[in-house]
This record gives sequence, C-alpha cells and structure tokens, in this order.
Amino acid sequence: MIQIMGIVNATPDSFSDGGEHDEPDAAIAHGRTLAACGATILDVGGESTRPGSVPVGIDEELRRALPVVEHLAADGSVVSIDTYRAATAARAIEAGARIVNDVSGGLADDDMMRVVADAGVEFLIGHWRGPSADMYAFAEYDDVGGEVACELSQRVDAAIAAGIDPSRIILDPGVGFAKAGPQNWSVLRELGAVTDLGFRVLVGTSRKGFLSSAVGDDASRDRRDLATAVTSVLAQRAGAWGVRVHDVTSTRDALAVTDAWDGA
Ligand code: PMM
Repeated sequence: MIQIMGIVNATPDSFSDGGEHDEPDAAIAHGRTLAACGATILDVGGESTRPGSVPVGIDEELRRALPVVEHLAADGSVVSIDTYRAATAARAIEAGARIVNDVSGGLADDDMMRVVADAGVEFLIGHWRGPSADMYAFAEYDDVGGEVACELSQRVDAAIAAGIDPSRIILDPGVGFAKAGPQNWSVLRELGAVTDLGFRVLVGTSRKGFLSSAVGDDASRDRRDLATAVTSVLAQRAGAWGVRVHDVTSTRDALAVTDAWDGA
C-alpha cells in the first residue's frame, strides 16, 4: 500500500491553504481530519518553502509546529517534521516526530544529518539546489531526471557517511524546487532514475504551479486536487512508495480505484 502523507501546514502564508491552519489548534484539528481520511503520515511544517517565501525564523517555526507535532504524535499518528533546520528537527523528534522531511536534503544546515543519525529516525531527502527565495536561478539542467538522481545519490552518500542507516532513507525528487514548469513533468516522467537508486521514493506534486500547464492557471483548488490525485496514481505506477498531498480524500479514492482495477 502506498503511503499517503497528509500536509499539515502550520503556516499563515502557505500558498495552497491560504493560512486556514495557522494556529496550532486549527492545525491539530486539520491533522486529525487528514488521519481520519486515510493519511498514513502527517507532515507538519511551521515555515513555508514555497517559491519566493521568506524564512520566518526558528522561534516562530517552533511555536507553530511543536504543539502540532506533539498532539498528533500523542494520537498515535506517524508524524514527520518538514524543516531544513537541525534544531527544529531535534525539538520535533523530542515531541514525537519519527521522520525528518528536509526539502534541502541536509544541504541547508550542516548539523541536520548528525541530528537525524543520533536520533535514529527516518530521513526524507529532498532534491534541492538553493533557498526558496531564489531557487529558479538554479533551474538549469541538460538531463533533469539524471541530474536529480545523481545529486540525490550524493546526498545519500553524505547521509550514510554521517551515520544514517540506509534503511531509514527516503528520497524525493523535489517537484517545484529549483525546477521550472516543464522540468517538473520531465522529472516525474523519469522517476525511474530516482527509484533505481534503490530507496523508498516520495513524490510531492500537490497543488503545485507546474500543474497549471495541464489544467490552466485559473484552475480552482478542487481541480488542482483532481490533477494531484492523477499524479499520485501515476507516481504509484512509476514505483513511488509515497505521495505528499493536501487533499487526502481525492488521492485516497484515486488510489483505491487503481487497486480495484489491478485486483480485478
Ligand atoms: N513541497 C513543499 C514542502 N515540503 N516536502 C517534500 N518531501 N516534498 C515536497 O515536494 C514538498 C515538501 C512545498 O509545498 P507546500 O508549501 O504546499 O507544502
């Protein structure tokens, strides 16, 4: 069964949920709803990494994220912390997080891999080339699929050298991170280059800007969720272990339809 990671943005500036879940209580309630809808992992983030977003600073990130991690982990949910800061990861692990989801794959903070290795938690390594504020400056590739896989494999080597058990590594091609519109489709089409590295692979396409080239710039949130559900099915077909989504229900249903088709 593919893992469905439900996004719990404890941020007022997330482009995709318009800040509905900016206070801890609302984010906790949202996380519980996602778990009830079928999310198998809840991904809590206290700082948006969307293109052009401005960092909030660690104190605010902790204020937003920690109570959410603590309550959802206490419910028995598998919680991941979406952060590129080692100190935030350490505090979230203490609060019950079992996965560190670092969109920078350890590149943004030199202490990250040590914190993850010491705690023995899972490490989700995102493909990344630079901070959100100017990541499109790095979106130059000759062969996007191959280069993403190659750069991820360098991060894997660094993670193993830092003492992280290979069985605890999950890779993510970083859709939308240092990739311009069509490059995101290419990296998905060539997901095999990443799955061939032999680790679990998670894909995050949810409500992202590149979907516009398929459904239009003015597509409603519901239509972006439908497009996301389709990409979730295609990612599963391409060998993904997990998908990261805002709307768990539409992706869960799309995956259930695929299972029914395959199981007939
Ligand atoms: N995308 C965002 C944030 N965190 N984490 C992983 N592992 N993969 C992603 O693709 C990813 C992520 C940005 O999207 P959001 O602001 O909607 O959360």
